[in-house]
Amino acid sequence: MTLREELTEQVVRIEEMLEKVPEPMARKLREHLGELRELLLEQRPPRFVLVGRRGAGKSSLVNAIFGEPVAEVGHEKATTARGTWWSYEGGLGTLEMLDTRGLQEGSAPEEASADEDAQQSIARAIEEKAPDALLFLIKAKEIDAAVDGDLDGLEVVSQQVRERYGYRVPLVAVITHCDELEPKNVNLHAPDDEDADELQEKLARVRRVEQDLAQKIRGRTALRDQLVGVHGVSAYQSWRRDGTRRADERWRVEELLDFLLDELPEQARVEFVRLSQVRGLQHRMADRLTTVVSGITAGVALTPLPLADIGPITSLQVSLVVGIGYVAGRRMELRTAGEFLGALGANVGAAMALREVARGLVKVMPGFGSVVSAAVAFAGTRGVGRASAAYFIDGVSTEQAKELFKKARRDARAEYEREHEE
Ligand SMILES: Nc1nc2c(ncn2[C@@H]2O[C@H](COP(=O)(O)OP(=O)(O)OP(=O)(O)O)[C@@H](O)[C@H]2O)c(=O)[nH]1
Ligand SMILES: [Mg+2]
Repeated sequence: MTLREELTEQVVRIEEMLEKVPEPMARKLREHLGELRELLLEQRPPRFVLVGRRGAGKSSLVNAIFGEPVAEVGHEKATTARGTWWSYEGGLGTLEMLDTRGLQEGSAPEEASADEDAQQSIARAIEEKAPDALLFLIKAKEIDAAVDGDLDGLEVVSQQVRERYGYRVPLVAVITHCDELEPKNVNLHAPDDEDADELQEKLARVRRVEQDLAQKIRGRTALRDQLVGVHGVSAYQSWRRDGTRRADERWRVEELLDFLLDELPEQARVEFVRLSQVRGLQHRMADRLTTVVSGITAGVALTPLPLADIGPITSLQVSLVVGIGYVAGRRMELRTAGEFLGALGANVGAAMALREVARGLVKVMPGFGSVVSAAVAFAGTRGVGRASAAYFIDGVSTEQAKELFKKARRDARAEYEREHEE
């Protein structure tokens, strides 16, 4: 059985079990299960629509997200990859992009038919798949009167999404080439080497163009509500022929990705974090998975049913290990994840024994036992999540992971009991 099948089966079993569980407990558990389903079982690549003039840096942004040269930078033929969803494949994941290049370029009469083609093909692509966000790219030095033409293009696309899918797609404006603002000699990507005053001057210019652009976009009633952020970046990287990187002048790209993650639907988040390989994002995602899964295991432990046993709890913990490993860029066998759990000392036997102890207590102290066993399940899962994140994302040793597991479990247990004491 694949992980997905295994986890699906587990989720289905717990969902069935929930039919016999009283609300509000069932409701809470159902919510967590829904999140887990979306995050791990229904995952898919993120989909962005790119709007931006020729040379704005659309391909460079794609490469900046991956940290690898997956898109061709510079002079592509004007016809490539426009008006169709394009899958960019990195070593660790896929991003789907719709390049609308040409859409916003004013239609000279003799080009009217070609221009219509651009619009039609974009409309067709949007008909085919709903985008998660609209990225508007513009060079820092080109935020001028011509922006109106770009905004017309943005309006067209966002209206198409609204008509087809009935929602307002989030719009994120990305100001590229910020490194080219004055003072030119100041390197934004290496701020420690720069004169503090000159650096401040440059950063103030970035803020000003961000404000300018935000104001221009908010001036359009059709776009005002959709604008979720304006981010100045530098996306510049260059590669040698052999594929090794020659220069990395990316600036504030990680902040942009952190921001974009919040705008994505659950289904697209795990893939986005995996392919970007940004450690901060990986930790955010690992924490999220840990919270969701520890909530579910606590709920399962609380359910007054024979099925509420160690089986689902352990396999949910195994899934958590695999999920965090995946976010960190690995692909793991279930057995490997099980072995990792064993190495932590988070083994089934110990948890089972604790459960027996808890069961014994219920008999003498009604109402106490369920809190104890839920706390045990919650704390154990939290411990597993923390240890997995440290091991797979930060690369700590098994010994260190084991220590972290114990500490996190202790802390989580105290936290759970504090929150659930009457
Ligand atoms: N200095 C600097 N150069 C950049 C930045 N982003 C892109 N470039 C450069 O700008 C040029 C155009 O970048 P592309 O990524 O090819 O632009 P594009 O929007 O994909 O262009 P088309 O596909 O032709 O529409 C390339 O030479 C990039 O190296 C940036 O933030 N700073
Ligand atoms: Mg390009």
